[in-house]
Amino acid sequence: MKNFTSINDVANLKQLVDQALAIKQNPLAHKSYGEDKTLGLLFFNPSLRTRLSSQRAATNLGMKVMVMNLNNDGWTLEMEDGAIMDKGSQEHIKEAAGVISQYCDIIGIRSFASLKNREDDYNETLLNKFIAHASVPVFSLESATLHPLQSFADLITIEEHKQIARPKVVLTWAPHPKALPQAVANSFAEWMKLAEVDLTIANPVNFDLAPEFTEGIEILHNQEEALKNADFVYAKNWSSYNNYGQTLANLNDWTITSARMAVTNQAKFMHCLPVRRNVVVADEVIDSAASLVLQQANNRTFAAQTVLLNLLKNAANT
Ligand code: SN0
Repeated sequence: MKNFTSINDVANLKQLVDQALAIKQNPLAHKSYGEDKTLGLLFFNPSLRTRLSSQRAATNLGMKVMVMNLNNDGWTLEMEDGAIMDKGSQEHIKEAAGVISQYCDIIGIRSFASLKNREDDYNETLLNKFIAHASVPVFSLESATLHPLQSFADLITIEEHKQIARPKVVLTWAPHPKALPQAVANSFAEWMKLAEVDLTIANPVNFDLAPEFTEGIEILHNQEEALKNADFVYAKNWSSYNNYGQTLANLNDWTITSARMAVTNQAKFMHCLPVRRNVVVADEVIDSAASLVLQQANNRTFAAQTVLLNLLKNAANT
């Protein structure tokens, strides 16, 4: 594993999940492996789980960690090659990536979608330019279109809680007051496609995800129908891909309630967090024994630790 920005960086998914489960059993098994190595975590957006679980993962491997909120504390970055920088941007991504590579052995980056320019977001302009100008491994802490560490933790959680070999997993859109990225949902679709599950996606008309991530997956526009016999219900809001970045806040009949969960096969409830209670999901569901949200968040540490270990191993061998 040279970088980690999507499932395409995973050579063998089953092996990766098994490695994470073994690390979870004994998180300090490699406690000196990252000694004398420094992890840099760069945030252009807020974070709770990603930031703390990545720090915990790194310290479990003996690494030192530097964290920077680039949006507040750094210079405004220029992305364009050949730009005449006489306006707002103060530092080119070329220098920024080159400099940070000299201070850190691995770099993690969080940069959400702008939700303004679909082409820029779906080209992953910032992440790709950063990788192009960095000289050390880079991993995603959620990019414009994907959140692979979240999906990895979600898959670990499903593997731990499934009752049958091939459970039915439903990814369902849920209401939200704000326009949110498609990253968590795109990534979940991409990972579930390669996992031992049957995935169905439920979303309102005009909220279909990008075809490049959902090809071959059943998409239903009726949530109740989709949820029938589900073993896992994964709720997430995303803004429209077609009417890019637009949202609908008032589809309250898409909130996950006990009545909705009643049509499932006593499904477990999942969400990446942070979650808007009683908008995305009713208290009665998230507070019930069916909810796996804390287990998912716990697995973020082991997903990050597995990725960091593989990046360190690859760097040591090259
Ligand atoms: C982010 C998203 O991609 O949907 C991060 C999820 C891991 N979520 C939010 O930005 C939620 C913000 C809000 O206003 O509830």
